[in-house]
Amino acid sequence: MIQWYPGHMAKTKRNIEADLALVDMIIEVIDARIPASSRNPDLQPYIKRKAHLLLLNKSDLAEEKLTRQWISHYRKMGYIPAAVNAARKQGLREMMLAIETASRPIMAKLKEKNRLPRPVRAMVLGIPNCGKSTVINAIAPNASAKTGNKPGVTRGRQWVKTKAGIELLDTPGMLWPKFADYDTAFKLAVCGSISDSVFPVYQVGCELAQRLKDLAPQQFAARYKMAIIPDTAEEILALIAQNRGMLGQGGKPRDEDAALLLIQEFRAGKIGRITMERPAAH
Ligand SMILES: Nc1nc2c(ncn2[C@@H]2O[C@H](COP(=O)(O)OP(=O)(O)OP(=O)(O)O)[C@@H](O)[C@H]2O)c(=O)[nH]1
Ligand SMILES: [Mg+2]
Repeated sequence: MIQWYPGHMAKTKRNIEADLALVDMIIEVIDARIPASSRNPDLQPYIKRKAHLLLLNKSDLAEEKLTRQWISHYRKMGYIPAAVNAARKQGLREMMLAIETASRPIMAKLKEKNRLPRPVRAMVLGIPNCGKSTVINAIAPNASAKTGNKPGVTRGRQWVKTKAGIELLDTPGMLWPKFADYDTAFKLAVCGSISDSVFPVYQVGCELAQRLKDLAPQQFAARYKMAIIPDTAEEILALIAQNRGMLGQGGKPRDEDAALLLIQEFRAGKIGRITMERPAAH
């Protein structure tokens, strides 16, 4: 069991729980490369009772076929899923349609109770660095939420309005105190949701090298010009270092540098579109 919980996360969790009472709808942003591991198990009990959108963001970095399978998997489970690439503003129309569809029954209920019409309120939540603020900036023309390629960019909560009049609440990324297993922790680290200072880069690089061998052997071999992918992670990183001219004193391959390069290139999608999880296993 990997235990890790920075102090500000506990506060984030308390704030989110309090704010849930204010919203009609949950927009949970997840990472399309890890559609199972990027969901926060701590939140599930709170959000079952609300309309619940699941945005598979960063879909440009994930395998299209698997994203489609995940969408149908989550639809069967009663969620309203949509694939988006918020950075490029792709998939937004489908997403807005989904939001409007989900807001209709909420409005109808208000009317039934003779309440005055008011804007639908949605909370945008998800793990750190999954793209919540980018999603908000993409759909709310006047929003200027701060974004950045590291976890923990958004610190406080912030309301913004979309063109359709829906009010969105941006929230800081939230993780849970104990990761169920090493596998989940690794995936969150490699996708950039856990700070690089928590997990040693070399360890993440080794694990990634090993996994890419199974996940995307052809793309992996091609990217780093490996005729044959070596057996061990250490050998793979040494070969990458060699092929990229990352050599230290006496021509020794700089494995640590290769580990960092591998992680950065994976995060940027340079190895290919790679999804690490299949719905059949979850
Ligand atoms: N490739 C790709 N990158 C994206 C996408 N959406 C967001 N990003 C990038 O992901 C990084 C994190 O985006 P943010 O919007 O700051 O993420 P966040 O969930 O608000 O993060 P915190 O506030 O730290 O929890 C930024 O570098 C974005 O440019 C996407 O669809 N595709
Ligand atoms: Mg943010």
